[in-house]
Amino acid sequence: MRLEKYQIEEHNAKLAQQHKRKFEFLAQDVQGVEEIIQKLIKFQIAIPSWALGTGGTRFGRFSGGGEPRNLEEKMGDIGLLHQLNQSSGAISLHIPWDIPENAAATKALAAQYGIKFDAVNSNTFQDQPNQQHSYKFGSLHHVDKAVRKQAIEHNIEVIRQGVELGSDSLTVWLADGSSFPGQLNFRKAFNNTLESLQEIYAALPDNWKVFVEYKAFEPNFYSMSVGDWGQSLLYANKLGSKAYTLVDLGHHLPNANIEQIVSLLLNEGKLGGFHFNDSKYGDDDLTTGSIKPYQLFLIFNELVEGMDAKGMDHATGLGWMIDASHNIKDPLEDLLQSVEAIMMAYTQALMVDKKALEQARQENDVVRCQEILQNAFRTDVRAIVAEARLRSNAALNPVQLYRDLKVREKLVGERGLKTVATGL
Ligand SMILES: [Mn+2]
Repeated sequence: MRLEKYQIEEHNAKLAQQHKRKFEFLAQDVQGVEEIIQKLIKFQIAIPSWALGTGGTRFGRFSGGGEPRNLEEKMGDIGLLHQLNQSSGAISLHIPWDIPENAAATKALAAQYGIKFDAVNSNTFQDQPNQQHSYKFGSLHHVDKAVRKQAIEHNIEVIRQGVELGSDSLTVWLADGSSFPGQLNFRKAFNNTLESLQEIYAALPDNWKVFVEYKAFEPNFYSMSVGDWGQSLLYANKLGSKAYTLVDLGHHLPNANIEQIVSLLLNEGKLGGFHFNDSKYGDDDLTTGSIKPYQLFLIFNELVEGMDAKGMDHATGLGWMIDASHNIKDPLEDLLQSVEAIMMAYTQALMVDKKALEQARQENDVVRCQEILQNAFRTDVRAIVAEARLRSNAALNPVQLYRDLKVREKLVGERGLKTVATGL
C-alpha cells in the first residue's frame, strides 16, 4: 500500500506548531545544526527482507497478521517505511528466501519505491529442499570437500543474482562451528573456511565487496569458525582489498567494548558494514536503542570520528543495515523505532565537540572528557531528526501516522490474517 502525499502533509500540519517550537529552542544551542540536518537527510539504513514478518524463537512463533507474502510485498512494506521516514531507502535480500523471478521487474519496482539494493546475503546455515549435501556439520569449513563446493557455488550464485539487481556487496555469515570439544580440528576448519572464501572472493566483480560477519556463539555453542572480529579480520586481510569485517551488534559476548572494535577496524580500513539491533544478554534481536542507547551513541561517536579521519562519506562509506527479528511487536513499527534510534545516536555523535574532547584528552582531564560526551548524549535531539524528516517530505512522527492511518489493519485486509513472510 502507498500513502498519499496529502496524508503526510495533513499529519505534519497538525504537528507543525509544536515541532517548530521544539526545534527552534533546540537549534539555538546546537552548533552547525544545518550541516547536521543535511547529513541526516543523506543517511539511509537498509532494511533486510527477513525483517518484515514476525520472527520467532525455537519455542514458537506468533504471527501478527498482514505479513508480506512475497518479495513484491516486502518491497511494498519497505517503500511504505521509506515514505514515512525517508531514511529507509534500501533493501538487503536474503537468498534463497527471496529470489527475484524477474530481476528487471524487481529493479523497476524498487525504483518506483525509491529504494536501492544493499548487500545480498547468502544462506548456508539451513538446508533447502532438494539440496544434495546437508549443512548440519557446517558449510565453508566442512570436512567434506563436496559440501564446501556446494556452499561456494551457492555464494557465487548469490553474487550473480546481486549483480542483476545492481547490488555491490555480499555478506557471508557462517553458522559453522562446533558444539562439543574435540568435534573439530580448529586449524583445519580455519584453513578450509579460508580456502572456500578465497574461491568466492575470486568470483567477485571488480567493484564488489565481501563482508565477513562474525558471531560469538549460536547455533554452535563451543566454537564458531568466524567467532569474533579477530578471526574475521584474519580472513579479510588474507583475502584482499575487497574483503571487510562486518560488525553485528548482537554478535558479541556480554560487555564487549564494541566501540573500540569499530574504531580499530576503521583505522585498519577493514570495517565494511554494520548490522543494528539491541540486546540484553546475547543475540537478542531487540529493537535498536531499546536497551543500551548510550552504547549505540558511543559506537556512533567512534564511527563518525573514524570515518572523518579517513575522509569517508558517512552515508556511503559503510553498509548500514538493521538486522533484527521481531517477535512481539508489529515489525513495521519496530523498524520505524529502530531507524529513529539510529538517527538519534548519529545526530548526537555529530554534536560531540571533537576539538574540546581532543584538548581534554591531551590534558588527561577525564572528567571533562565524560562531560563532553554526555553533553551530546543527554541532549534530546528528536526535534532535529524530525526536522530532517520534515524537509524530506516524510512524517514528523512516523509511528503516530502509521497508527492513525491504521496501516496494519489495512495490510491485514489486503493480505489476510494468517500470512507468513517467506524465510521465517
Ligand atoms: Mn547480522
